[in-house]
Amino acid sequence: MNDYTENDIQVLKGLEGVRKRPAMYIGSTNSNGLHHLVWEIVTNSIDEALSGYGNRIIVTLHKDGSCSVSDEGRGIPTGINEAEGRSALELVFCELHAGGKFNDNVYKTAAGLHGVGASVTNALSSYVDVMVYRDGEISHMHFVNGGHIETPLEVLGPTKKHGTTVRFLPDPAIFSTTEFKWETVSDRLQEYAYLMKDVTFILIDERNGQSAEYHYPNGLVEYVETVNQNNTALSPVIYFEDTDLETGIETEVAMQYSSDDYNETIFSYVNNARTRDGGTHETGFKMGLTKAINDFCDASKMNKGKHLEGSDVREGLTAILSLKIPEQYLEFEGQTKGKLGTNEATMIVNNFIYSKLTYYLNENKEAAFNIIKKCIDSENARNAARKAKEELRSNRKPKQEVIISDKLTPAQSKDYARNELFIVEGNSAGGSAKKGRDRVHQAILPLRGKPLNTDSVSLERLLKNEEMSTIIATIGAGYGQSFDLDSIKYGKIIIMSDADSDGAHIQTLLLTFFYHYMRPLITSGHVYVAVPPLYRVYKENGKGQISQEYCWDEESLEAAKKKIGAGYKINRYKGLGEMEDYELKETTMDPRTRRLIQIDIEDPFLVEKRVGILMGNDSQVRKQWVEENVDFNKPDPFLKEVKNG
Ligand code: 0RA
Repeated sequence: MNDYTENDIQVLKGLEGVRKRPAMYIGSTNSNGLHHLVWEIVTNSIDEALSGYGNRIIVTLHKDGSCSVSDEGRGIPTGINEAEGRSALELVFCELHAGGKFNDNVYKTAAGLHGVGASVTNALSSYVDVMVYRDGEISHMHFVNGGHIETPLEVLGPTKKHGTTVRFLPDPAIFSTTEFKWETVSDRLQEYAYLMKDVTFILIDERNGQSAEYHYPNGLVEYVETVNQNNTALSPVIYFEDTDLETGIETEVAMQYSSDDYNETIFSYVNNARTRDGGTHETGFKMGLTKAINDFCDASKMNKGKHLEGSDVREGLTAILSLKIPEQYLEFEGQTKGKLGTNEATMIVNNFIYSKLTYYLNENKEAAFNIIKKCIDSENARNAARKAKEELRSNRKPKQEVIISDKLTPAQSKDYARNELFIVEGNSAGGSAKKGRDRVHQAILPLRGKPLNTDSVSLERLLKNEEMSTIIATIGAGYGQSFDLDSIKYGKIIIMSDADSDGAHIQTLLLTFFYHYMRPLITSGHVYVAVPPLYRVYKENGKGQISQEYCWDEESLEAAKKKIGAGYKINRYKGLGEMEDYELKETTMDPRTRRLIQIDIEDPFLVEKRVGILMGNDSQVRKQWVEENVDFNKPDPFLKEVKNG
């Protein structure tokens, strides 16, 4: 059909590379990778908006499984690029990294590790259809099968509009799932809307008629308000912004202290991408914050000349820090590039927060008084906890091993870092786990099936709940303000529940509990969810010999059927309780063969939203939400990568 020139062959080599190793460009070929295709296009539209062109971005999920992204920017240039002899539009979609060459926007939205542009989306799509509205003309191009030009650049007619619409259908040969998730797209667009107060994001789901519009004229202030909606705030949200004239670095922060929260929640962004591992801007923020509060304390003689530590001034603080850094100063570090390395950011943010907050505290005496009092309370609590710990150590009697609960089957080893605590749903599964465990390093704590399943459980009531106090005592490191990560008795806390809605509910309640009362346990990666298999495919072959395969998803089920061959039988596991102890051991507990998901709660409003729904009073809403949003075969938004070991 098409005559390919040498040029095309070269182009396809580039895109072929993407198809051969998609994970290098989009991280993975699961649901995460799939949604990367959307982010690649959306970030282009955002860059246009941030450069001052267009303030409305519409994402549509179509019935045929495709997604389109429309903006009201300048439109992708359609003129012929002299050096290449091809249109800029074609280059943007066929050349890796081509976008940057033509686009001189100052702040480039960092699409994270894999931000390589629209050509990656093209390479991994069955089709891409592009409409450009620019210079009074509608231009059109159509690509198929991973970037082959099916319709070369053509002009369809006149227009008064300007902007770009890109529609693409993910290639099912590449992805393990090609179904866009409302929740995933919606959460990300909402997050973008909080970060870009001038831009409206609209999501339309034509598959079910659902739609949403996100626009937050008060930006980060509304973000913090949402995150803190269930807390008792010590002041209205405090907001500052400034631009450093020398570098052009823009800094924005919204922050608020709560009296009933002992956690530190600082989220930072650079050019609208999360910096998960912090970096120089967070360091500068913490330095400036600590100094501003200490200097104010000294000046107002509120703390008898004593010095507050960083952790004292951050307890109960929720802060969102967002920087815009011009490309020439942009530097990321770490394996996943989630850490800002820009040296200039340290002093810029330090000076920024120090001077703005000092001014604020002097101008808002009531808020200042409440905040300082909270910080001093934290300091006192820290000192009291340290004293208690010292006294415990100086007590010469050998520490008596407390028998915590008759429900706990302890591990024999005292090698706490290596020990594992399985929190198991239900007594019958608890029994199998007890028999199947490695008695040296694995401890079993069965939970009664139902206690958490009552309607409207408040966290306060949860604390009084027997199961919860048993968990606190078993982990052995306290909770809340006095939680001490150094005292935990297990290197891994593993939640083992059924793959059904009760199991998901129990998981969420436990995670929510850990998130609020033992957050360091989660942030330092000690909490896991065990993933039991869904099927066993087996066959008896002659002399009582059995060949078998365990399967964790439909894909491996198909593979296993082929491998075991004709006459196979299938066990579908409905719950942990149905498994024999040796099965449970082999599939779910033995470090050599099991699957674990490490918990990594990253997104503050996702957590709050979930907590709101799952801890709320409306069991109907909760049930519906679980049914619509929890996919028992896949890691859910609370959970990150699958790891063995
Ligand atoms: C290259 C150069 C310019 C804009 C864009 C690309 C652009 C790309 C996308 C992708 C989706 N929407 C987009 N909008 C614009 C700059 C154009 C100029 O200087 O006029």
